[in-house]
Amino acid sequence: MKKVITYGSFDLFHFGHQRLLERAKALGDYLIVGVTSDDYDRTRGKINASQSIAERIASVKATGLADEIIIEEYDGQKIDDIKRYNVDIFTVGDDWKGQFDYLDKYCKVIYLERTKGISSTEIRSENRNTNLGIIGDSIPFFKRILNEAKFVNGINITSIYCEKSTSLKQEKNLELKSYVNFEDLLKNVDSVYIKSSYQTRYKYIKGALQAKKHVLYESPACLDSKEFEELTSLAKANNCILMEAIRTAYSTAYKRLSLLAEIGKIGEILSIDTTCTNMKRNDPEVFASMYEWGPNALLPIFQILGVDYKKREIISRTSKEQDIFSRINFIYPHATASATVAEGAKSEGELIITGTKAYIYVPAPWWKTEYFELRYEDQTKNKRYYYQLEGEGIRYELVEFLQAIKDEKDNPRIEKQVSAEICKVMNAFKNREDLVEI
Ligand code: C2G
Repeated sequence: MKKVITYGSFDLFHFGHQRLLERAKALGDYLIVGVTSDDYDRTRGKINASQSIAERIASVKATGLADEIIIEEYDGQKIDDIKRYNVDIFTVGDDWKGQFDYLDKYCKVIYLERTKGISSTEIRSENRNTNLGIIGDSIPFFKRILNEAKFVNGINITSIYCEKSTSLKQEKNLELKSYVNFEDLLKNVDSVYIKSSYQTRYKYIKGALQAKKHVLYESPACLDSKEFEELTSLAKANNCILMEAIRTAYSTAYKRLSLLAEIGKIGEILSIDTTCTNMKRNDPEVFASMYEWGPNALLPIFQILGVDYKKREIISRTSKEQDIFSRINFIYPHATASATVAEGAKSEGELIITGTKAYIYVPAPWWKTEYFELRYEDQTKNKRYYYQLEGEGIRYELVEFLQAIKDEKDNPRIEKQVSAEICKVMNAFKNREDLVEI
């Protein structure tokens, strides 16, 4: 019996895949199809898949061509599989020509002609796309988003609006239409990414929602939870997506450590300590540690311990309107938490989740989460986890924003009650509630 093996994502199954499998089957008597896992696709840079592995396996199964279906999970697995299943022929489309010649030590390698005129990327871009406008306050931010959007099928960035339009004039080669007023930009897009200054964010988010545009916004949306309620009601009334862009929430590593905490892997959680600092700025006029870092530092606390704390205390070193350093302490019924944020001071940017059996340690910069450890008293039991995070996570949040627009369903990564509580804490700081000056 001649055994053939082939591999793929098979996302949004189409006749190019069908023809590949038919010709692969015809090469032998028994066809094994390896379908890539979601994690494996992400590590190899395929972040746009619309379907889960279960759906993609079902598509391959429905063809009736596969005698066996396996899951591809890691680089090099093809060698293991060819040996394990005594494969005679490895085949794949000739878009991969030359990439798998190393397998000819183990079996015959055949590249089949790729079917022209169809691809999952094109299908995705047809049924999941948006004209995205960016509202920002700095050129570097525009450039970062533009670079990251290149990895996302279906995003078409055409327009920008810069509050300080003067800075825009310095940048001629952004190849984007820059608008001098926000309303004109809104006429030319169907979604916006808002990273204006925290003082004006609420105004732009509200304006975009009133114009029935989908909104991805840098957190906090506003400095008042009542205003936030108003924005969520407006988004609902206008069937718009309102999604928070705290990049950490879209990293695989952060999602996995949150699940480990939730399933009790470290026992009962007694405290969560987060620290976010950077010394980018050197002008006390513009320090805004709480508004710049607060949402990120508060995210794991509110997502893991919830928002029903009994007491909150804010300790700050302020300078005029802003804070160069702040610490927010929380007392929950059976736990405590502390978030330290600073733009005018330096500390170790780590996340530590303390449990009765073990603790989760995320090294600095914890907010670009790609590596964490489960640490036990008996260090031989320690576990290490690594999930690569490309481009600090912006591309993943753009993919999820697009998917939310297509599915007409808010993205569940950051619960609305978490976002509302973040705004509440920002408001408490602004009004100097429960605040101790140091
Ligand atoms: N294919 C094709 N014609 C197309 C599109 C895809 O022949 N128009 C082939 C690809 O060459 C591949 C298979 O269909 O052999 C699955 O395509 P994808 O789902 O895009 O998978 P890919 O990411 O190319 O995975 O390690 C090998 C990879 O796993 C192949």
